[in-house]
Amino acid sequence: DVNAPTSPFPEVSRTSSLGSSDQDRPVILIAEDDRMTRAMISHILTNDGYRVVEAEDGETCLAAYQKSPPNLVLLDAMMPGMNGFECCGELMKFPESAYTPILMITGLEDQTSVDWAFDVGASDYITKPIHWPVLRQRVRIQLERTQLHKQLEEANKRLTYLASVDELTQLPNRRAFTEALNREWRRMAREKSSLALIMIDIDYFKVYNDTYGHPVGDSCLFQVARVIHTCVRRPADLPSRYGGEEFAVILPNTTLSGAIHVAENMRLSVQRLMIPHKNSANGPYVSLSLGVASVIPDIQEMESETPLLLAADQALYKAKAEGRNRVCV
Ligand code: GH3
Ligand code: MG
Ligand code: MG
Ligand code: MG
Ligand code: MG
Repeated sequence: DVNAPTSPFPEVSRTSSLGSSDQDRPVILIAEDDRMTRAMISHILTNDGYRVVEAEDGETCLAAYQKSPPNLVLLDAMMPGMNGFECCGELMKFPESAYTPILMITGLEDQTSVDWAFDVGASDYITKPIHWPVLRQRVRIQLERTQLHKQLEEANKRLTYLASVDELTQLPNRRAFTEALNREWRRMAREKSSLALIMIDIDYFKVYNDTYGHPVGDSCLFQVARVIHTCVRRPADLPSRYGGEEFAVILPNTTLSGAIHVAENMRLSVQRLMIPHKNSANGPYVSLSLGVASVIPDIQEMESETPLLLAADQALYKAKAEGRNRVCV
């Protein structure tokens, strides 16, 4: 009796942590040439609430895996044709294998076989004759580990996103900008290519907030951000929200005149939005001031990207001083 009460492990209840609907149930692919053993494993795991797919050899196992990747594979080592070790190596080539543990089952207990199994990617190893309570626990533990692994990766992705994206505008934030500027500066130094930077500031935005209120101010920032985003076209270009009502755009492999062209396009595009700004000194619409700078980075001459940032900032200051709603270098 596979559910003998002498089991040293607590009973795995049918409904334990598994979902009730068919879709939620983990799928286990069993590759085992011995029909009786296969039927036995299948029976026990089905009883535990898993969905089971059976394969009688390595080739069938690969085909079933490709057709619909399971949540776990139980793999017999000794099978005619492709053996379990070879099959395991092949399964590990599929991208899904990162989230699909493989449990090897074998009568071979020698060091070489054990090492071989783990070398080709098995997550765990069970010897024959199968100790059924051990098999069930090992299956459960592997599935739980994988689930946890997935959850951690998703949480990690989410955190990375939250740390690098500005919530209001959905543009990369200042942290992402600083990282990208440093990275691109070094890349352009290697390529001996021009790196351009545009600093952007909305004109009389404090007055805008005072006139229309903060929520309308937020909506204006969002619209301006979208225009800035639309005006950059190359995949390596990086628009970002630098701070409050300031934006910065990194343009790798771009000359000064190229960047001026992009900046002027942004200025005109915001003009065309015709966002009312009745109390602006150069109204009646929301406008941008932009500062542009570029450099072919040379690590011997210039230690960091800071001078480029200062140059773009000075150009922006100049645009403000010369009357705003303009692009300066
Ligand atoms: P200038 O033409 O010289 O740039 O004048 P300005 O008023 O735009 O510049 P200043 O730096 O004095 O004011 C920036 C304003 O931007 C102040 C602040 O209330 C507003 N601001 C910054 N961040 C946000 C935000 O997230 N939402 C809103 N609604 N306003 C913001
Ligand atoms: Mg066999
Ligand atoms: Mg400002
Ligand atoms: Mg300011
Ligand atoms: Mg401003």
